[in-house]
Amino acid sequence: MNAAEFIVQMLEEEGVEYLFGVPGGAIEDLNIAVHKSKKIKPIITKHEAGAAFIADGYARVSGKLGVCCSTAGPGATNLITGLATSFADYVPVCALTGQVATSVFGKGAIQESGAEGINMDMIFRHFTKYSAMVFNEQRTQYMVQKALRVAHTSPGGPVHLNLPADIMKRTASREIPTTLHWHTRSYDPEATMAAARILAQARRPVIIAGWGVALSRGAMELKALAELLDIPVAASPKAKGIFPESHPLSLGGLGFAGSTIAQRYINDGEVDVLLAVGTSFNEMMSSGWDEDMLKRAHLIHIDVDASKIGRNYSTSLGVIGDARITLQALCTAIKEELGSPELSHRRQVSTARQAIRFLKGREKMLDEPQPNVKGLYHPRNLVQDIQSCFPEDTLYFVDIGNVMAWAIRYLKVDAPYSFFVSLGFGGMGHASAAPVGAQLALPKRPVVALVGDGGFLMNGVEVATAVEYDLPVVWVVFNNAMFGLVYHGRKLYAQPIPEGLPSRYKRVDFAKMAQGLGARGIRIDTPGQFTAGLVQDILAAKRPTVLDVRIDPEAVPPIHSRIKTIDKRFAA
Ligand SMILES: Cc1ncc(C[n+]2csc(CCOP(=O)(O)OP(=O)(O)O)c2C)c(N)n1
Ligand SMILES: [Mg+2]
Repeated sequence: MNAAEFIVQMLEEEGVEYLFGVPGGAIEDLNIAVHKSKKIKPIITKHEAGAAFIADGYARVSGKLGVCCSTAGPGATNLITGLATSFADYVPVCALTGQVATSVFGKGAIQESGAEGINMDMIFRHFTKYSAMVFNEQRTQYMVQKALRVAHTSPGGPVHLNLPADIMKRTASREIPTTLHWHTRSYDPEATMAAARILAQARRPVIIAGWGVALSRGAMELKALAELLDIPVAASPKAKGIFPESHPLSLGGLGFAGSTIAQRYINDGEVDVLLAVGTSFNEMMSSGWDEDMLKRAHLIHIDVDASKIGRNYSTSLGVIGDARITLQALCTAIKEELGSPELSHRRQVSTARQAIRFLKGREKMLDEPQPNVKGLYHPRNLVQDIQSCFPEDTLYFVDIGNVMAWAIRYLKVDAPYSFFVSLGFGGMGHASAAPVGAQLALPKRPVVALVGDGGFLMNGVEVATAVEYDLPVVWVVFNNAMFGLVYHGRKLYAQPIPEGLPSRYKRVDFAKMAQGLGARGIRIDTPGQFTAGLVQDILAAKRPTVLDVRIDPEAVPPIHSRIKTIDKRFAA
């Protein structure tokens, strides 16, 4: 067995099903080894950025390792944005990049990207948890096992191995007869007990749930805790749906394009304990580090990443640990606390549900459909129509732009692990490609991408990958012929940026583009054309489909908290 075949064997043992990538000379040994594999299917993408995004999409929905590969040099640099996205959102992805033979290092081989060239190993260290060159075939087992273990250890993330062509051809074998168990989850029992004592006595507690709860698959445990003490739950934008949004204890989203309910309830001064779980209090989650959030007696922060605790708000209790296991232990500990006679009053029905009902009643008025000006779809109506036409078990991927603001604000997500937005790194194009990996991970669920025209132009060529492998992803392109977020941002700043800076461009016909790529392309010029019947037809056809929807470019998106942050923090 050569080193490349040995790597493939170890990936098979890990349960890897797909290798996403673009071929090239320097990675041929790996491609040949995968070709011989009965367990791993190569998925050839149209661009390496797409490969990395697709691996991320696969890992994001399945929780399993996504694996992508590229040739040396430009193939590897094309992976960077995708891997950085996985890094910022803690998604376990392994990138395998080719390399010229070590024997010609420094001699001017095309695409050389080793220690004496554009050093990929070093470049990748900045956005991976582990990056190394397999410089000796005898190191293969050690390095692959280390990479897989590190990718999965909480908080997860991408890893990278650079594979020189000569080393990959040499015989390699298992040096240590180990079986790895890296899916360990840990928590802090003492801190959890302390949190249980505070929560059991809280008068008006609130939970803020973040992406970490989704990463640890802790939705059930979150619901159990909320219902145990009748605690309202707000979700960060990335964690949308982690707690059912139609649950009577749901406050909806907090932060960017969040609901006014969450903000009002949390900042009304009455809340005495804020339990933050798996959320990092980043800009998008905290509306630019809203200072009102500081006004409470206790902030308990559960996070697997100790560096996030106390980073932005003073925290009375930090609990380092996996979100799911900690929530589970917290429930058990609280039940014990409630057994004591002095806390029996806590069992009475809290007033939280009533308060939320009242706030929801007020917000409902703000949620009425908007007029479709000049016969063009109002993007908010489009989001709501998508929601009502696609089945409840649909997986939604949302791209960066106004489109995400509309979706975060107006989609109602009740199923956990069903809404994905790459807000950690915030790169456009993720939702154009990642859904392809999601569809491979969960073939039975409808996968719908909500993307802007700008984001679709970045990685929408991966529609052809979906065509190649018969993956019925549906892309809805919010076509406003502009970088809408940039356009509206410029108008909303306290000191508006003068008109004339280019943010508009000539309209692209995405239905035709889709047809050219081999998919079904449908153009929607007016709202009446988007119907439940059309969606039924699309789902029944089981073909990759692009809906090119002309939307009202002037509809002002709910991006005001972001604009305020830019005004406040980015000013000179
Ligand atoms: C890769 C990348 N480039 C640039 C940006 C900056 N940016 C954020 S949103 C946006 C415009 C998005 O336009 P579009 O995809 O058409 O969505 P819309 O805002 O119009 O809904 C830009 C340029 C970014 N986030 N990512
Ligand atoms: Mg646009």
